[in-house]
Amino acid sequence: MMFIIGITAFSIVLTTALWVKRMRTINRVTSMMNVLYKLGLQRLVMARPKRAQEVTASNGFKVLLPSAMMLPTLEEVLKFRMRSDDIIVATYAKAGTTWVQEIVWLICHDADTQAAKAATLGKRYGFLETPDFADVTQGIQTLESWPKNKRRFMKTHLPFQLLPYELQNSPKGKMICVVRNPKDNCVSLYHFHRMWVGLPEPGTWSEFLTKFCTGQTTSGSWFDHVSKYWQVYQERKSSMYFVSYESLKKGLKGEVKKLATFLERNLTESQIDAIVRHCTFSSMSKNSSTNYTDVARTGAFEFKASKFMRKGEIGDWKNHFTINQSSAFDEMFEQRTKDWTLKFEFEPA
Ligand code: PPS
Repeated sequence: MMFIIGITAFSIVLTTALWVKRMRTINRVTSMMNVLYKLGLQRLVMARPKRAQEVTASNGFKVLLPSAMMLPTLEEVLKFRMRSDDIIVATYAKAGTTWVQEIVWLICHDADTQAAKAATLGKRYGFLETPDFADVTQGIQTLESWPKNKRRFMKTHLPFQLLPYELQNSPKGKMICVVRNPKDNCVSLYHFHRMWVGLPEPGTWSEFLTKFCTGQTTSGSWFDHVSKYWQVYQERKSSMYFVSYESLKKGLKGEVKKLATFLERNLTESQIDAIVRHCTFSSMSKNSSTNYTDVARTGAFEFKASKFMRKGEIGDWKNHFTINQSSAFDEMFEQRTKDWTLKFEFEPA
């Protein structure tokens, strides 16, 4: 009897081990995370990494990641197959991604704000560079198996050089890039590092600012990220669109209209107004489909440290930068962007 039980147990363990070994690495990560999540033990693997790690993708592009475990996913992204009607919102993290995701989704769904409220952004969009996670993030696996008859919506913070080869080589679908003045972008990213336990500790504000200026945050160099997308945009104006956080803030309705034109959607004036009402900071920060409060229960976000929808303002950098930090930053910004045709606004009015 004991012998039969032993053989059976051994066979089960062996079969499971072989099955796991044959899985794609990202599916292994997803399965492991889902098991831990169901057991309430996900924090075991979400322990804050001490520092970001530099890894080199197979195309030679170097990137800083919270964990080298994320490299296999990046390799999958490079091979990812695009579809001709894909919509991709591409940003340096904390530039206004969520805001534009919501606007774009509503423009493409006839301003159906009820439908938007019924499902979180994480369920309406795929996050290209992450594996599927629990029931909150649809990652690359969901994007791959997205129904062929339904348009895919995705977001990414990847530098252009790590986007799917297909998209790097030629336009596919429509891409919307969102940019934000780097001082506010840095402040928002600093607070995000405080709240997302998967990212390395930001350190003090002053330490974080140094990392941001030298491209040592996990989002990489803001300057390189933005300038590369802007350079590609010069050659792809019919399939790419650039919008700034500051222009959305200063004239939301006009920007929604321009986005609708780019997306080739004919909306009525009252549909545009409905989108504008739905997408104000005060409305989106109360809306559980857009404020990421659903992620809190996974343990990934610590809302005690900071909210996802934090302030939503232009100029909060003034509450963080000292006078010396600000003038040193301005000097560096001036120098590094002197050839740029893309301009930024740092003042609320
Ligand atoms: S992420 O994690 O990279 O996707 O974050 P992202 O959405 O790019 O950036 C979050 C910041 O955008 C602000 N936000 C808004 N501001 C104004 N109006 C609306 N509707 C809006 N929605 C999001 C959000 O508050 C974060 O900025 P800070 O400065 O931290 O408040």
